[in-house]
Amino acid sequence: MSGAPDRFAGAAEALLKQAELSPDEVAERFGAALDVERWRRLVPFASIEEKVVSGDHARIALQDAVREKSRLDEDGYFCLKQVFDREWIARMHDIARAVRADGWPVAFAFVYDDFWSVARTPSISAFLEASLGPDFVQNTVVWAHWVPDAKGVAGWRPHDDCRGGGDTFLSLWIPLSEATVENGCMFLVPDRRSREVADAIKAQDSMPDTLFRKTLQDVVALPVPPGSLIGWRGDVLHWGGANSGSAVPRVSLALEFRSRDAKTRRFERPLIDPRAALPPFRTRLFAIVKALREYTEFEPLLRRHLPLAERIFEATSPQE
Ligand SMILES: O=C(O)CCC(=O)C(=O)O
Repeated sequence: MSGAPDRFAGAAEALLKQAELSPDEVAERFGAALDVERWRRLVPFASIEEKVVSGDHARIALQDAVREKSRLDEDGYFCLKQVFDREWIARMHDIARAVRADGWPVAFAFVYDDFWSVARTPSISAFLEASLGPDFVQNTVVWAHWVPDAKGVAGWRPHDDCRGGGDTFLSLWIPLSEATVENGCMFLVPDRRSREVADAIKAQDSMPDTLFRKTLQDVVALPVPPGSLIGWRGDVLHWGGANSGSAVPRVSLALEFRSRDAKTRRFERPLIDPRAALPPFRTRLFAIVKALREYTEFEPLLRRHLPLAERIFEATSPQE
């Protein structure tokens, strides 16, 4: 039986390869992806490149901001419940659903203005400034998650987003649906313990039993209603849970921000000034496919779209 796991892995690999878009489908989707008018027709109520979706779409009470900033300083994460307007979140959920129903990975929702407007809301911008300092920037690492309502399906496996990023890095995670323990909400290991785990693994390629048990007990679950805002520093070990029988798909957005003078990795660039105009359509496409190329590691089914992502990546890569 010792060859069985290898055989299954080989069979899974072959099935994924078979599921890849055909050359004709790639050509058709490539044209469609670059066609702004087609995206506008797909979701007629959502704009592209026209304007920041502005207004008072989010609110954070002062005492909540203070409490969660101190949690961020102490434990490397924060959790603010029901920050965004219900209507805005429902609208972004509708956009994500339309994009998915049209056969795109749901992250293509980032072609629309709404998804780049999140950091432009005054209260979110103030919280980011308190966490990263003045003139913070957004990097172009964005993603949208749709964890289907099927038992056993899970969000991303445990990882950190920017090892050594310290106070110059912050991930934001926004649920567009209910995120519960049953449908795969986020889980994390607070900052100090995350670093201990990373150091132990780096030093000996495994985790001592006592540290393993302590870590399990320290795990924090973050079930949150739609429109909440949670986030973590780059060293925090985090993951999406597994669906244990919920009939509600878990839908969410992930974005990343840096301090003004932070040393960024190539993958994070180009950087975006949240005080300037929204990024152009081609930059949005570039951000989406650059992530897609990397994230097959977390979502093997994305491999279906890899040849398409490569073509769009080539066509939209900024000249350096
Ligand atoms: O939503 C998930 O399952 C994972 C999100 C995450 O880990 C991330 O965005 O870094």
